[in-house]
Amino acid sequence: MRLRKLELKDAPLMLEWMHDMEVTRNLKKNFSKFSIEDAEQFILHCQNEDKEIHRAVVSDEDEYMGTVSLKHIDNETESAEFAVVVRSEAMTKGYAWFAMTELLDLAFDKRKLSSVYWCVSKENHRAIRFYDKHYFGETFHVPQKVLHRYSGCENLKWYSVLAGDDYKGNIKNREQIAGCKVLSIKTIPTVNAGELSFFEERKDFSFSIKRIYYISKVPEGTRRGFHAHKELSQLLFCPYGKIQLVLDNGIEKEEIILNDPSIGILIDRPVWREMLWLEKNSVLCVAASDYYNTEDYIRNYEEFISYVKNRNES
Ligand code: T46
Repeated sequence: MRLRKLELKDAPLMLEWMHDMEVTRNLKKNFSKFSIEDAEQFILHCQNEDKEIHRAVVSDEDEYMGTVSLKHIDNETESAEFAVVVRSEAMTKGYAWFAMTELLDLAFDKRKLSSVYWCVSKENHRAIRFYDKHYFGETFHVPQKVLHRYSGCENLKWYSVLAGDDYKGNIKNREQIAGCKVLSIKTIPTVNAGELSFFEERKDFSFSIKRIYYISKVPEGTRRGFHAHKELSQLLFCPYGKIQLVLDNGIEKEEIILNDPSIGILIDRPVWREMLWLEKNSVLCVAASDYYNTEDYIRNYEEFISYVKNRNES
């Protein structure tokens, strides 16, 4: 997936979400009357990026998945408002989050803004779940100038990101994810010749490696996993690409992005896992403590919850 400027060819798929109640239900603007000409006009207008920046988030095949925007860019207060909308087709596949982080990079690195704000209706449970999941907390310090644009609108939840905030949930700053250790894999750079990473059993972690497997050629937006292991210990790492890992130990559920060959996640307890491929050709490698054994898998979430409950009680 990637961001690019909007093009006229995106208009039909843009119109698709505009007429999709599932997508527009809680949006401030009413898009239902938009025509293909309106969508094309919008695309033509947003070529001037002085006050607004709009980008298409597209698949690797260049299919339009949604729009992400910085609106009301105010160079005086160095602030802007953020918005993202994706087609139903693109939901739960990581497009919105990818688009958001790329655009925030652009806001802070290229446009040198200091703050970005946005709000959602408190009725918009899907959006609130999305922002909660990515650790965006409600903000109560919104400039009057920004609030003013929403006078008359009630029941809003405001968010903000300030320059320097860790909006990507930078894995390097985290020691553990849902109780699983974030392992720093020793990595040796060679001038102009890349880097070499390595780990050694019983030195970097306590188990012996009986099996190594890797998962490749996964289309972007695909989810795998949906299981836990009873006894198996594993070190997961992504030497190439970008994969979101969601870990749930039955009490807390956390997610991280694996996109750094020098980071591994040590899963040495029953933890429910899901992996989402955010970039085509990403590779997930796993060093495991035991041979493949179907008996060790728990593939039913309710069963997993009662398994960890019984385990914690005994
Ligand atoms: C895990 C996550 C991170 C084998 O025959 N041998 C093996 O060593 C493995 C790992 C799998 N398989 C077979 C079993 C299935 O027929 O390969 C097929 C795909 O396995 P699965 O659907 O379990 O793949 P994922 O990506 O959901 O999960 C895998 C591992 O199975 C699991 O242990 O923690 O990666």
